[in-house]
Amino acid sequence: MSTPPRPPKGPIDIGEDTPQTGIAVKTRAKTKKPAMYKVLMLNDDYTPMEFVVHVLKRFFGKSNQEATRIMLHVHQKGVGVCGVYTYEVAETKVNQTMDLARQQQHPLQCTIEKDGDD
Ligand code: TYC
Repeated sequence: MSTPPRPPKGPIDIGEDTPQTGIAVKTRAKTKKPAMYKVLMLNDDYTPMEFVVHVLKRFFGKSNQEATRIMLHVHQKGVGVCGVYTYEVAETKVNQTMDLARQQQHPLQCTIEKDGDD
């Protein structure tokens, strides 16, 4: 009486001739960085410089020096980045800025733009 064939020792052939069954699993890092969005501030001829600096300090957490730098950049170039945030945070900061500007009858405008490098 002969013994049944043993399973092969060593590496199992998973080449094209050995169809695999089961669930296809693609390995991926468990955590994924959220998409990030830039809050852009636009220049206009009427909003006072001090108001823009105030907004950058109050809603965007900037120092007086950084707020002044961003305000002057927007004043000279027409547009500038106030910060980069997740969508909901960016939206909140835009709303806070535009609400206060509206209350004080300044035409200051902010927009959200998807950040390129993420
Ligand atoms: N250009 C405005 C002025 O001369 C100042 C200003 C700066 C307005 C930045 C808006 O986003 C702005 N009073």
